[in-house]
Amino acid sequence: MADLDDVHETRRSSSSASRRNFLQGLVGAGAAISLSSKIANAQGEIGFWAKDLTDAQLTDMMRTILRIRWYERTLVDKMLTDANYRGYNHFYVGQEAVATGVCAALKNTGGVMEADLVYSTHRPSGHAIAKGADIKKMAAEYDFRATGLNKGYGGEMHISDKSIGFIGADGMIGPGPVIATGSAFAIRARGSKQVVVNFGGDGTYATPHFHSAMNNAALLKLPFIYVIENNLYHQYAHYSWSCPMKDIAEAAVPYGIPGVVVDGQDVVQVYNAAKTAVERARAGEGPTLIEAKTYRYYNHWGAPGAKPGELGAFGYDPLAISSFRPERELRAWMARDPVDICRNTLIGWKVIDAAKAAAMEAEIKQEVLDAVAWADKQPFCKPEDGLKNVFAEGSVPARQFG
Ligand SMILES: Cc1ncc(C[n+]2csc(CCOP(=O)(O)OP(=O)(O)O)c2C)c(N)n1
Repeated sequence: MADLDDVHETRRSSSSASRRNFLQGLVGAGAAISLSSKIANAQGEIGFWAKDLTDAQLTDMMRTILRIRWYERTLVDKMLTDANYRGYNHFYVGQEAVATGVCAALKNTGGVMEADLVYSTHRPSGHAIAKGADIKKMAAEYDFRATGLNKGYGGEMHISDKSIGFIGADGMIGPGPVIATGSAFAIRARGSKQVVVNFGGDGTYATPHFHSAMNNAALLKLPFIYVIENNLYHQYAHYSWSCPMKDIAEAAVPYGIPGVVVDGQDVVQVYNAAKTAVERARAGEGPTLIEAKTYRYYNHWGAPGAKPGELGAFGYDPLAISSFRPERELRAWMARDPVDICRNTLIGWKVIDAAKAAAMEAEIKQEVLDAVAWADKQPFCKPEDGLKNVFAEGSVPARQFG
């Protein structure tokens, strides 16, 4: 993929002259930063924690990746074929190893006072499933059903499940890391050993919230991990339009915290980096920025360009101003599929064999089909439900400050 690696420079140099001049200044700054960069390679400096996992834990990772993959593929097909489906999703397919590797390094039980906390994005399925959310209730929520994970109030972009520390999706690009950092501050003040993870896309780099969160987390040594899922595009724009560096992890350098680049297609690499960051955060040593290089197989939202039963969206997206990414780029990333990489690793480590892997996939596919069939039978919310859970019941004592 050497030719695709150069895309950052190519796209930058093909832009207008004034933009080129502006960016050339920034490129200079980026180069200076990289000279002093302490970015670690996940294969090298940070060890191989995954080798210490039991076969059951490794198999669980594989199951999670498959569950995310088939949950999403099933909903892609539903969106394409079922006119009654009301969800309109941002698909995470292609990025499954990131959520899975990170959440495998976290404590995912005990509610908000004990579990590690995850703050997610507008693309939340993978994070929710990896944290342990019930896919039946998720599917019902995505279709705004009354028995959904959030009683049909949230839909995809506002799902949450406090019982597993999944604080929730967030449709706004930017504020997430600030809220998550505040949460990490509260945890430190309370003295618990929890860790807070914020997932964000490459699109969050250029927001002030990203830098404010990094700065405060570093200054206060908060138990905070920022996972940037760099899937190369924010909506329809390549990240070279908003970030002067090729590795967003370099943004960690001025804040004096570790910045780690990982292959986001390889769950083992992601897990190793996350585990190191979690150990550091729990020990009170402060935050880490992890950049996972990854790719999404579908368009920004919905399923334009996709065909039922086929993996990936290759067609033209009418919502984009132009066909925003080359098909060969998508195909090159699909050749390094996170499901295949995980399966091959586990077979290579003799944790499973090919027959067991195939059986596992068939079982999970059925589990997802059953979950979505269950969701389809759930009742819709009634108009009068709209005012439930909005106002406090009974009387609330007045409070005065100061
Ligand atoms: C404050 C704000 N501005 C704009 C948007 C519209 N918007 C939704 S997703 C998105 C791009 C997000 O890109 P990235 O963070 O890289 O995540 P990805 O979609 O690639 O997973 C934008 C601009 C928004 N949701 N919130």
